[in-house]
Formats: sequence, C-alpha cells, structure tokens
Amino acid sequence: MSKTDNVKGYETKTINWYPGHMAKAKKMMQESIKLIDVVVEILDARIPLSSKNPDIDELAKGKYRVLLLNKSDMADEKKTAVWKKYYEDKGFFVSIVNSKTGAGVKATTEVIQKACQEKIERDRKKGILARPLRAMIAGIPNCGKSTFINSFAGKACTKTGNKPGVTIGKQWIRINKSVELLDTPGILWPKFEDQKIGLHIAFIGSINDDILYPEDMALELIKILMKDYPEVLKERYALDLSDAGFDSSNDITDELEFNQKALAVLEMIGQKRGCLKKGAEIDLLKASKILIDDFRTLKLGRITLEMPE
Ligand SMILES: Nc1nc2c(ncn2[C@@H]2O[C@H](COP(=O)(O)OP(=O)(O)O)[C@@H](O)[C@H]2O)c(=O)[nH]1
Ligand SMILES: [Mg+2]
Repeated sequence: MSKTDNVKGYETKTINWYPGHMAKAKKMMQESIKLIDVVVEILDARIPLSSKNPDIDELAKGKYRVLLLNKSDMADEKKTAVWKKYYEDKGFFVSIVNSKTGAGVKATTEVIQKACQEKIERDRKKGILARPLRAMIAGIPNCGKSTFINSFAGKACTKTGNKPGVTIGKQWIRINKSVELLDTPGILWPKFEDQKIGLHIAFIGSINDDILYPEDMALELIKILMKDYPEVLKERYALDLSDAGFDSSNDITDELEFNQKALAVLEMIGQKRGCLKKGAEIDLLKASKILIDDFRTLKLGRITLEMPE
C-alpha cells in the first residue's frame, strides 16, 4: 500500500486492486469480438470518463461502436447532454438510457443500425440478404450490463443457440429482426491510472467496498460537491461552507488548502450527523460512509462527477 500525505494528519491511500480475472475476461472478449459487428459499451453516466476502458479501443478495432450513457436517471441531465456530444464528436454513436425503467433502451436498435449503416449499405449493394446485426455488450462491473440486456431483450427474447461455424457455446439473444446480442457481456476492467479514477469507480460500486478507503472517497466527493454542487452540501447537511473557509470555487487555488477545506467540511458533516467517537472526537469514517451512502441512494440528487477536460 502506498501512502501519500494529502491533508495534514490524514493520509490518502492508493486503491491497490488487481483483478485476478482480468486476463480471462480479456481473452473472452478477444474471442467474442470476432463474431460481432458492433460493440455496445455501457458507461455510467455519472462518470462517463472513468467508466470507459481505453483498452477497448484496441480490442474493438474495426468494429462499429455504440456508447450507452446508462443510469442517466442518477446523473445530471445537462452534463449528460454535454457528454453525449463529446463522444459523438469523437465518432461514437451515443444513446442516453435508463436500463432500470427501460427509458431509451428500445431506441438502441436504431442507434445500432445507424452505427452499422456502412455495412448495411455494403451488403445491400452486394445483394446479400440482411442478417441481424450482431452486437456485444461490454462495460466495467456494475455499469448495468445485465440490467440493460434484460430490458433490451425483454420477455419475448429467444436464445438462438449455437451458430454453425462460430465458436461453440456462444449463445445469441434475438432482440428483433435487426439485432442479435451475444448473451455474455464483455467485462472490462476499470483503469486505475490515476487515484481519482479509482475513487470515481468506487463511488458507483464497481469495486468491492471492503478494499476501499471511505475517507478518501468522501474527501474526493466533497471536493467535487464544493466545486460543482455547493448548494447540495448546504441543503442536505445544513452547512455553511464559509465556516470551512470556502466561499466559491474561485477560492480553489492551492490543492493542499482545498484538501484542508474538504476535511473541514467532512468534520462539519460528522458534527451535524452526530458522528462522534469517545471524547467527542468526530468519527470521520462514519461521516464518510453517510456521505457515500447518500450519494449512492440519490439523496444528494442527480450528480455527475466528471466533465470533459
Ligand atoms: N438507477 C439505475 N440503476 C441501474 C441502471 N442500470 C442498472 N442499474 C443498477 O445498477 C446495479 C448494477 O447493475 P448490473 O446490471 O448488475 O450491472 P453489471 O455488473 O454491469 O451487469 C444494479 O443494482 C442495477 O439495478 C439504471 O439505468 N438506473
Ligand atoms: Mg452482470
């Protein structure tokens, strides 16, 4: 475990997580990718950058690409629209979905068709009878792959079984006459190039909470809230941010000072929520868990943690 001094009297720890299944998942994807026309990558709309695995660009080379901004019900609507445009400008076909209610899910068929337009035209010119487009769902753990597949396939879905001439054991789900889905989604592992990415992925529950450091997560979340959603902190916890020496995001010039202000805010949350240890010392761990839980259960409202650079 590496430690770096962050805030005086408090150290941040690097999430040290190496998924043992990474090689296996990658191999499965490499095999499956040969069978499909289009990769449908699911992102968590609250972290559209951190939930995107850069490895997939290599893995999905030569395939049509669709991105779904899932869990849009939990993300900031305006920011989701910005992200949609951001990825469209990069050449992706993007759709905003809520797999839980099914909003935007059916429309994914059209997005897949648009993404594969070139192939559809090519086949038509050659006089090839259109067969359903073959798609694979991919994404990091907990982004909503299974929920999306269930919603997209619905009750009427039929598993079409093994295809002749393709790897035995692959199951396909026929969505409609235009699209078939590989029934096993590709699991992508989040990248941990940067401490921040690790924390952001932790917020959405992609990492087992047992290996996390809630205080680090809480401080990162508080910094985002102070910058982008100060009113949420004020309203939810009845805080006066100026008590933490913070008046507006113009105050943020020095990283260490910002960390100290965030720590002061965490202490204030602990105080308001009666998170006290013996001797009236504030229980930062308990306060952190409350904040994280509030974020995950939408009690802070719809929040997007990241914006394009
Ligand atoms: N609010 C909301 N929750 C979602 C959405 N999609 C998935 N979930 C929830 O996110 C969690 C993980 O979903 P799951 O499909 O198991 O993710 P997977 O690991 O990628 O297969 C579950 O609790 C789902 O109910 C969505 O669009 N909105
Ligand atoms: Mg799943």
